[in-house]
Amino acid sequence: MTCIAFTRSVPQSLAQAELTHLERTPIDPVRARQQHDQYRSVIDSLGCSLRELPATPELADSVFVEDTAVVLDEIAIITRPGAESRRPETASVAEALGPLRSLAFIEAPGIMDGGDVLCLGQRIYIGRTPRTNVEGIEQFRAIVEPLGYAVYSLPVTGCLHLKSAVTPLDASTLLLNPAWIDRNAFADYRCIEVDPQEPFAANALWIDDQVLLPAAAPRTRERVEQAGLPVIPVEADELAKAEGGLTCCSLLVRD
Ligand code: CIR
Repeated sequence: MTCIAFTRSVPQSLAQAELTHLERTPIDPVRARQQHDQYRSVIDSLGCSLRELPATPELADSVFVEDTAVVLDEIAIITRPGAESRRPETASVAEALGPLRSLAFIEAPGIMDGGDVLCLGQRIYIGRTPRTNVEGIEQFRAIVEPLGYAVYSLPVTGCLHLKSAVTPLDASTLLLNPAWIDRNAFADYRCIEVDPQEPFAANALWIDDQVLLPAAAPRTRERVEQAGLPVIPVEADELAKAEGGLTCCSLLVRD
């Protein structure tokens, strides 16, 4: 597999990040940067080539690049983030992806965050959340169905994004938190549930037969390893205070 991983540095303004389900707690910017560096090194060690998007120190959530685009083999869809404060993040992402993919855009009144879009081969599941509306989903459907993708829209409750609740661990296995998503929607997959004490662990990042999991989720790690899948724990608790998980800190372009 060749893979490019776009990331963006932790902005000085991270402490002002949008919060939906979390109380604001102080964020140590030095520690957040160290964790982001470690995250980037792990991705690098798995053979992805890292590319840095231009720093945007004034955009508090700009480190969470996943939300700005959905990259498929044939096309990249630039989103229109549900939080207005995040909309200026997309221009530089469109510029970076332009040479790699043809581009399509979600337009008003549609809104969509990439964190709500779960791509499982030719099936694409999209969460309906305060960040992603039906108009956004229908625009997305019209772009990708002619390319052979099937789009399924489903409700998400209790967390920010669909991928806060469910992510793939390999081509046929999902890690999910059944408190936030209906497990029956994924009956065709082997499903591993997070440990109930680690609700945020469902946001795992699968790269090339390895699974990155938050280091703060040792019980869930045990479940995943018992299922035969190798885990790389990654410290990400400082970034998690801004309601970001592991998938959201990179935008992967696979070839
Ligand atoms: C936000 O509320 O938009 C950011 N504070 C967190 C975004 C996390 N993104 C993701 O999980 N895909």
